[in-house]
Amino acid sequence: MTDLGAPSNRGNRLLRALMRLPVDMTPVWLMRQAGRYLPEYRALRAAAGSFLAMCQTPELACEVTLQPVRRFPLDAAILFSDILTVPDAMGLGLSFVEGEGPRFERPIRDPHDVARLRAPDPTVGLRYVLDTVSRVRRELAGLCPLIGFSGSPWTLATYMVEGQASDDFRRVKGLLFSDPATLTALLAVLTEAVTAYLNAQIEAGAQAVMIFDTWGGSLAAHHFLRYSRDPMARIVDGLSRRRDGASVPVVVFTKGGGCWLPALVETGCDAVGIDWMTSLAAARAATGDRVALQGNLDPMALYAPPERLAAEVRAVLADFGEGPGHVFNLGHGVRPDVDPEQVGLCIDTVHAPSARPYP
Ligand code: 1CP
Repeated sequence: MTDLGAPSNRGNRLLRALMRLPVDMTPVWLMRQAGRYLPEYRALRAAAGSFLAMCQTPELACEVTLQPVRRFPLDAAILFSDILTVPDAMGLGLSFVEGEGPRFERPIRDPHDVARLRAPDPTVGLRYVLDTVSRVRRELAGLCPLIGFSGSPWTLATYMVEGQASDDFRRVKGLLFSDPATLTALLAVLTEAVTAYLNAQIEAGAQAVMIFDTWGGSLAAHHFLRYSRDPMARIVDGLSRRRDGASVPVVVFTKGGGCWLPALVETGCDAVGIDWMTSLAAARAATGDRVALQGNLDPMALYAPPERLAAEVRAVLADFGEGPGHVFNLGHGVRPDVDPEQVGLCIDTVHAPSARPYP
């Protein structure tokens, strides 16, 4: 395949690795690489007034997307937005309560609420996200690729039914056990919404897309397949995987999904995100090198003494071993109180000549 360019720069390393092509060094980006740990983010957030205002103003969302890419030699930018903009566009009324996280004013409470839901036209209700995507692409000017994203239907459903973050998923699992037809209907409309949303991001310029299935790991194995994996497989099947002659790779990340990796490969994705509880060597064996792997440093390692952090980064690289198909990342997001110096050290250690996967 020649459409991904020479194997040697920040502009195409990530896309090549996601397609399991050789690269000059392991590409690295970090989940939540834009955010509160960066002083420049905090300054802009204070000026914008709220997180949602920042997401909904393309100029600000673009600036925040670019901040970590300017500061560090990261191999990708990820769109600055949130997974919950989709249910917001479906009329649930999203807000963020300071220190408490997301809230929906009109959560899903009964089958009638589900029957009324429609997949939003992303070019209308999520126009501000698409405008951010095209703006970021323009400003990046090929420096590195832009990753678009969405939540998985199951993960979005957890917030829509609970109305907020949850630690036991009592309501949404209550629905699963008592009225599976209504849950299935909810997941179907979300599958349609996410497919259209990701295709619109690709159309606007996203060069890879990632599905965040943050709460798939809360499900029993057979429920995971039916209520989380299957809807994600339908999404992957409905995505435009090529644009302007280039492949648009799809990454699926189920946090806590380490024991279901072969099932995740069956979604048809190009890459699977791996959390820190699963070793990359075991993940490689389980997926039979059919997909690229993205991960998986324990996010807490960013609090370790610098030498120890560097050793942990090298251990992740060694765990993957030789050959193409590794994108370095954390096993989950950067925390708000991490020292930016530590993030820089992590990235530099991945890129160090001694860490190169090819002699
Ligand atoms: O400034 C602030 O206080 C807002 C904090 C914040 C940020 C920076 C939220 C609220 N969302 C985001 C950005 C965000 N969210 C990105 C940006 C791109 C990046 O740099 O990675 C992405 C990809 C997300 C996706 C997201 N939102 C997920 C999936 C990924 C994950 O972290 O597991 C989830 C579960 C959410 C919901 C959400 N939004 C915000 C919070 C605090 C939460 C979690 C709520 C909970 O604890 O359940």
